[in-house]
Amino acid sequence: MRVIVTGLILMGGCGSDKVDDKGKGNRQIDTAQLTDGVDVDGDGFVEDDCNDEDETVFPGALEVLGDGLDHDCDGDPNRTALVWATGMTGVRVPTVGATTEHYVLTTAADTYTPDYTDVGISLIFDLTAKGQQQPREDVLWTGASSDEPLGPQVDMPSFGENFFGIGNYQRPSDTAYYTTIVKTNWDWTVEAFKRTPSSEYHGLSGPFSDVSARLAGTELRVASCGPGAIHAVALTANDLPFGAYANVSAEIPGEGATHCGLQHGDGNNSVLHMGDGGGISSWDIRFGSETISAAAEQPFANLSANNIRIDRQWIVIATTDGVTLSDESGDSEYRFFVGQNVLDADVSWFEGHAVAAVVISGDLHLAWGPDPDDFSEVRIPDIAGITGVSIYRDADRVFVAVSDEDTVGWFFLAPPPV
Ligand SMILES: [Ca+2]
Ligand SMILES: [Ca+2]
Ligand SMILES: [Ca+2]
Ligand SMILES: [Ca+2]
Repeated sequence: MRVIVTGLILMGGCGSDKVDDKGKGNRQIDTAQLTDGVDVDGDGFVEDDCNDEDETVFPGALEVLGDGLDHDCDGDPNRTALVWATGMTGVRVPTVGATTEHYVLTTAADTYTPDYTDVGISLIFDLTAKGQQQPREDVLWTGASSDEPLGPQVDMPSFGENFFGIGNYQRPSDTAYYTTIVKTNWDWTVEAFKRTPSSEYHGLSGPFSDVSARLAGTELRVASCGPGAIHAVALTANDLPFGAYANVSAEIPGEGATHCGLQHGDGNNSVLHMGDGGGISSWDIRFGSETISAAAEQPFANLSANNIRIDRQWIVIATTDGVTLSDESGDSEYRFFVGQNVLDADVSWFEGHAVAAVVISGDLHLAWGPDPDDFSEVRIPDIAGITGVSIYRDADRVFVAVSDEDTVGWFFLAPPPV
């Protein structure tokens, strides 16, 4: 087992050669408002300020969607600078979230320049920084190598100032498949590392194609899925890496699964929704008794999944016929972008307001509002070729990460207007 901890590769200036600078020639500087070098609105910008009577408008300001006002002076009211990470190839669809003091973007890549292959990567941003920002550092979590490649998707639950990097690894030589859990501590070094070889327990066959992780109280629950197989692990989070855990596996003959999402349940129970374009099946996982069985209710059996995500209490399913958003209790269900083939979608709720990011034909759409049946929406200009998206919203801003076929990019927005 190899644990690589760098955590200190500063990323300053990263992505500068791929910064989306379209439209920078279109700044509309209202020279009538410029008074011989005086910063009228006091926002710190004079000559580059495209509205010197509005302190919320300046280069690098957080853009507000849908208000017709170009807050960051890039020439478009709904566009802001998308920064691409450099040095990555073959990234996984990103996931974003936050700890108490930082935003975190987690992905994994086939290579990460110059030294790493099949590596999980978490980029760390300051929660309190103003405007757009670069990551302050990265945290690498691995254990993989070119002989043990990382699976196609990763996940990242967080609590306090810790987060977990969750991935699957495959060892083709002896058909061993691993679910790997990395816990970072407060200073962004990898504190614990656990690799659970499914073959030692139930001899599952076939690689895992997705992983989904949830924190349930003090327990971290993780489920990996793939064609014909579910592997689930529950660990007491504070006791990682070698605290008590339950390890549950099941072979599912005839079931295909490209994607899975783990739902909270009562007590020791969780529900795993797994599927692909052929439909979604739901499974009860009982960690207490270490059993997996088909769930009594199959709420998404008729949906074709392009991706399945869980945001807090919501299940977000990107389908060939729009996005389905379901409360985990089953009481509420919404559909939006109906009729569109949605490649990926993510939703983040904050104080009764949702903001959704949706990928359709490589374009990025954002939608928001208190009611998913009546979302406001815009297509973000000049972003194309997107394969995946993740979104996180808090009181101060919206954090969006995207992937294309090579790398990941990100931008920050102001909270959408209420
Ligand atoms: Ca100004
Ligand atoms: Ca201004
Ligand atoms: Ca705007
Ligand atoms: Ca703009």
